[in-house]
Amino acid sequence: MRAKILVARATFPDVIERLQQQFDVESNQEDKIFSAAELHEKMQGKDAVVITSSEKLSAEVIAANSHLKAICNVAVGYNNIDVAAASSAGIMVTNTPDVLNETTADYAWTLLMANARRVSESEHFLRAGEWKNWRFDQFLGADVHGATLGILGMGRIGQAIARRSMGFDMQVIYHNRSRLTPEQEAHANHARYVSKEELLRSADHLILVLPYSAQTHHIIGAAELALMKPTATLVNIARGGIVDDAALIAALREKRIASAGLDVYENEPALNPGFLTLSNVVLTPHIGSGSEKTRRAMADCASANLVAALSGVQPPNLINPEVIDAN
Ligand code: 8YV
Repeated sequence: MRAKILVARATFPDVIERLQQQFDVESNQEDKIFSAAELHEKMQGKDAVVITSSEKLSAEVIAANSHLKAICNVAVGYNNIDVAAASSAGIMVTNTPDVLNETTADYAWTLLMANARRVSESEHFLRAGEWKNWRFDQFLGADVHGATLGILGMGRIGQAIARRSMGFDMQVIYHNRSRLTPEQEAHANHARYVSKEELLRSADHLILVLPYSAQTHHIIGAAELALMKPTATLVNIARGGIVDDAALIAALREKRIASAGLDVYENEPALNPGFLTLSNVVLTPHIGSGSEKTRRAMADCASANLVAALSGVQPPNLINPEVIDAN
């Protein structure tokens, strides 16, 4: 009998067509995020579900769907899934690491540069027809070259970001749960491990690349922002919730830091309206991994995990191998 799967967010049609050759596929064709109740209803009778970080699978929903064999996330981050609950229910959980490292690192730099050189702010000014004269002091920004780049969270994406700084003659400092090996540090533009406090105090440009968890919730709040230089810029391409958005808005409004480039938010897609009143921010809708090539690679990676899980083979990106060990 063919396995039944739910693809909870629309993806490339040819990816769906390929899945349909092997499985009975129900796929979300609407431009909407399923609520927990809708997901629960649609997962009835399904063997596996493919989701993105927008779909939340709580312990409660997972416990009520213990018939699932696999939950395949099309994202590297998986804080949207209660993995412990999935493991207790014997459900495999997979993600899509590595394929997005370079594209996401590119995007961190996109936001850093746009932020430092006030690209959004000056474009709005131009589009509003306010550009009457070239002025010497118009939209003066911060230099990127020669500056100190701080990275909080030095996993694979953090290291890819650091490598790119070589061309800008930057000094790289980082803080991470664990220190990199000397070889990794050398490869990451000779990144220097520092305390979180020193990172905050010394970075001219600070990029956040941490996963979201109870431990990283609001890891950047009012106290941390207060340590940063008033000229510093902040970039978050990781997860909303690692930054206290209200505290960040206050710091930006009072110019306690210079600017922020944000791709993720605490309650996305809802935005704290305070952000929209600020000119010293660059705001984008969670598109860090959004190149054509990488989103395809992510869809293919999730498909490969799904096919393996439903064929009784260990998926290449299994997050909870204890599920297999238990059998
Ligand atoms: C995803 C991401 O595209 O991989 C992640 O963790 O944040 C993005 O690359 C997005 O979360 C949709 O799942």
